[in-house]
Amino acid sequence: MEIKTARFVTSVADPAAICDRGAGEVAVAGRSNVGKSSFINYLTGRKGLAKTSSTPGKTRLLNYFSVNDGEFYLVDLPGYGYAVKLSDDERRRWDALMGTYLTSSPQLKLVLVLMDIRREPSELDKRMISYLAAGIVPFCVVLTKADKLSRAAAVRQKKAVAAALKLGVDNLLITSSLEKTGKEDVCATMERYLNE
Ligand SMILES: Nc1nc2c(ncn2[C@@H]2O[C@H](COP(=O)(O)OP(=O)(O)OP(=O)(O)O)[C@@H](O)[C@H]2O)c(=O)[nH]1
Ligand SMILES: [Mg+2]
Repeated sequence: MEIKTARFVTSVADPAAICDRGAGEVAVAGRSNVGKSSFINYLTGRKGLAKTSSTPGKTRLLNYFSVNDGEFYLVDLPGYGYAVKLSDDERRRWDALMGTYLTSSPQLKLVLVLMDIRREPSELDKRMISYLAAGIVPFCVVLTKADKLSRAAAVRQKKAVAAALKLGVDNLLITSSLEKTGKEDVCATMERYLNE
């Protein structure tokens, strides 16, 4: 699969606005600051498409991007676990939005869970993986910022993260949005699940 064009379609804050948009969806999830928006920009080859920030917690909405004129959607999900403390009300809203998205999106084909390759999976990462593993939507772990490690260290770390999450190594991919590596494997995985 080749991503030729991508454009922003809509932001969703209200769970009631989650619906069938006429094509398959690949969601990009992960803790805040892991590089979700940068990853979407790398995949689509459009630098400013998804807003990136060095301030964690920038993306608090579901952002839908149409790829190849409606062939499928990439959905940038709000990050979890950011340092800024949420009020109970904000927390409830976040849970409702993410929970509804992950359980009730009729066209959701794959969830890419991004994790920083240098870090041990956090409790929230583990919770996300067990949540997805208990459901019916396929998921894959995408290790980000591989440019921060040597190739050998990256491969070692992939094995360690797979073990920590009790997943097979085939469920993890290695990427760097900075050095633009790993896109081919990600696209092949997306293609497989979008066509299923
Ligand atoms: N070295 C390196 N830095 C990266 C890479 N991808 C993202 N970053 C940096 O990580 C920070 C966060 O990137 P974002 O793409 O905004 O992260 P996000 O997951 O969308 O963050 P939220 O929207 O807050 O959840 C920025 O400072 C990026 O420049 C990468 O592949 N390598
Ligand atoms: Mg973001």
